[in-house]
Amino acid sequence: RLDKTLCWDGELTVTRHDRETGTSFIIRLDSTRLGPAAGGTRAAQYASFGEALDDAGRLAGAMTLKMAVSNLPMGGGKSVIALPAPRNEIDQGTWKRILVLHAENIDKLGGNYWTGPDVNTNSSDMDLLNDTTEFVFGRSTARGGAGSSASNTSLGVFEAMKATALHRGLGTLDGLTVLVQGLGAVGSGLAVLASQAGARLLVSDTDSERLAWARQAGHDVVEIDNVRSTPCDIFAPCAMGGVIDSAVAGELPASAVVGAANNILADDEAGDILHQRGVTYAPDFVTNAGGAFHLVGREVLGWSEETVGARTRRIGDTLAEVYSIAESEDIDTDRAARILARRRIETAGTHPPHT
Ligand code: NAI
Ligand code: PHE
Ligand code: K
Repeated sequence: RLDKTLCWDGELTVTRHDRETGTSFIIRLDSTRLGPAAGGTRAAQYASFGEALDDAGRLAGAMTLKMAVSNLPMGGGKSVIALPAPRNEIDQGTWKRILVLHAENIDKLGGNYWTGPDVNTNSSDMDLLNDTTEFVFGRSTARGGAGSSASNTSLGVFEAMKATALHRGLGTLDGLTVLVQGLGAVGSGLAVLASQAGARLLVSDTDSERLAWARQAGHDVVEIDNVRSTPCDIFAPCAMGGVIDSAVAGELPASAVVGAANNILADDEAGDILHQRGVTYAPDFVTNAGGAFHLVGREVLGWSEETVGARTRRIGDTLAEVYSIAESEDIDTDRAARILARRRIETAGTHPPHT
């Protein structure tokens, strides 16, 4: 596995291990062709170092595609902090040490990589990283950052859902059944928007407090193990990646898949199978770009909140373009979106190396 994941065609892999806390650090720069590599810091437990490297590589690749397809002047990268224990079992002192070491690594990359929040990291963590390095998006607004990107991500996924429902012949969201897997920062915001638009919500989460919130809001709860076999119009994965492999793709009882999670498809074949079955898959790196619009828009491009919102609402237009390529070429939508992203990467000039 390690051999395989090290034969990767990205630009750079940085690793470090901290014996004191048992933590491994990975930063992978997939591409700086369109600008400095950007992508969040994910903190999680992994079964092996190879698995963590692999995840960082696939997540970094998704960032390259996301920035390119969204016309943002950034490349793609990602950090993975492979934790020695679940995040909620790590004490504050240890967590601080972990973030300082990670910030040192980022700083050594001299601006070729900009981080931001991802799973298990938030704005306060970005503030802490920023004590050591300047190359951080998504600090708290009190510290001059753009704050959380989650609500804008929810908005983008909602726009993607409306556009996909229309494309798939389902009409408006009013009366449709939407299954949201993961009611975290993004999924809960999406549930609110979809419900306001008249959708019936089915929800799932591993956290009982989130489920209590959902029940109070009048949503129906689906057991974790039944999520991928429960019939719905639109399945919205908003927890982790890899939820749809070929086997799931062959049976998923939904008309469309539109969610926030990065790398929803576990393999290339899954996209093909969904396509053959007429299940419309909204490519994740197009759908979940609201976070990138928020962070890069506010902090690099000087956009107002209004501009960020307006640009995010156009995710539906980008998807319409993707669906049109998929139809005219008779290919699955993930491939079509990659074609659109690569067109931009190939026509752009090379970003000058950082000096
Ligand atoms: P979060 O950590 O706030 O929420 C994740 C939720 O999923 C939690 O409530 C957790 O309990 C739940 N969960 C975990 N495992 C589950 C399982 N097996 N079944 C059901 N629920 C489960 O994370 P956030 O920020 O909402 O992000 C969600 C996804 O969207 C992640 O994959 C992230 O990479 C992606 N994303 C987030 C962006 C952002 O701006 N926050 C931007 C683009 C993508
Ligand atoms: N982690 C989020 C994503 O996957 C938000 C993010 C975007 C973080 C851009 C850093 C840079 O899109
Ligand atoms: K987070």
